[in-house]
Amino acid sequence: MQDWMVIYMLKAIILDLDGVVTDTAKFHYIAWKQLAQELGIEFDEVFNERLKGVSRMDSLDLILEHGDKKHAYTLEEKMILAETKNREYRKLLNSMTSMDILPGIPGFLMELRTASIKIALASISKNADYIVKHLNLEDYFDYIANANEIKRTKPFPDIFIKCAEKLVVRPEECIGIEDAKAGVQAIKAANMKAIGIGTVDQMKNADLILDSTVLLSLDLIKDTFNM
Ligand code: B16
Ligand code: MG
Repeated sequence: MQDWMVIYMLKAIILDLDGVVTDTAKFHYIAWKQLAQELGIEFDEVFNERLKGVSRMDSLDLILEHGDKKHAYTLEEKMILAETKNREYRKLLNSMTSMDILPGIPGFLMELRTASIKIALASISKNADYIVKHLNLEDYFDYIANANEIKRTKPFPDIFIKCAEKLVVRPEECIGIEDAKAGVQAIKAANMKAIGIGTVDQMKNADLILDSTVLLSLDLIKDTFNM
C-alpha cells in the first residue's frame, strides 16, 4: 500500500517550550541586553526576535556579529559570556509561575491527557526542566527532551525524532507545535505534521497555522489532519 493511503492514528503531541507553552523571550531579552551593554553592543527588541528558537551559543555568536565583534573572543571567553547571561536569565526565571503559561495551553494539555495522547517537550533550552517546574507542568509531560543530549539543533529533526522514540510512537503518529521557523522545519524533517503558532509569513511551512495558542484543540487537530 502507498504511504499516502495510510491514515495514521494521533498518538502524541510534541510541543516546543518558548513561544508555545510560555514566553521567555522577555527574560532572554533583558539578560542578553545586559550582557550586550557590558560588551558595548547595541541590542534592541527587534534584534531579540532573531534569537527565538536559536541556541544559547548561536545567539551569542549572532549578537557578537551584530556588534562587529565576531572574532573578538576565544571559545573559552564566549562560554564564560554565555554562562554570565544564563545566570542573569535564571534569576529572572525565578519569578515565573503558572500565570506565565500561554493562553489555552492548560486546557489543551488536560484535553490530551483525557484522550490518552502522549505529550513530549522538544525545547533546545537547557533550562527547560527548570521552567517546566516553575510553571507547575511537570505532571503533564511523558518525556522532556534534554537539550544537552541533542547533537544537531533545530532545523535538524533530531529532537523531535528523539521524543517520538522515547514515547515509542512513529513520527507519522505525532504532531509537533512550534513558534520558530527552524522549529517547523525540524518537525517537517522528522516526518511529522506541524502546527505553527505565529503569522502566515513566519510559519509558511507549517501544515496548520494558528495565530494564538488559545486556538489549540484536539477537535481542530483531528479535523485538520484526518487522524
Ligand atoms: P537556553 P525553544 C529556545 O527555546 C529559545 O527560543 C531561544 O531564544 C533560546 O536561546 C534557546 O531556547 C536556548 O535557551 O539559553 O535556556 O538554553 O523555543 O526551543 O523552547
Ligand atoms: Mg520556540
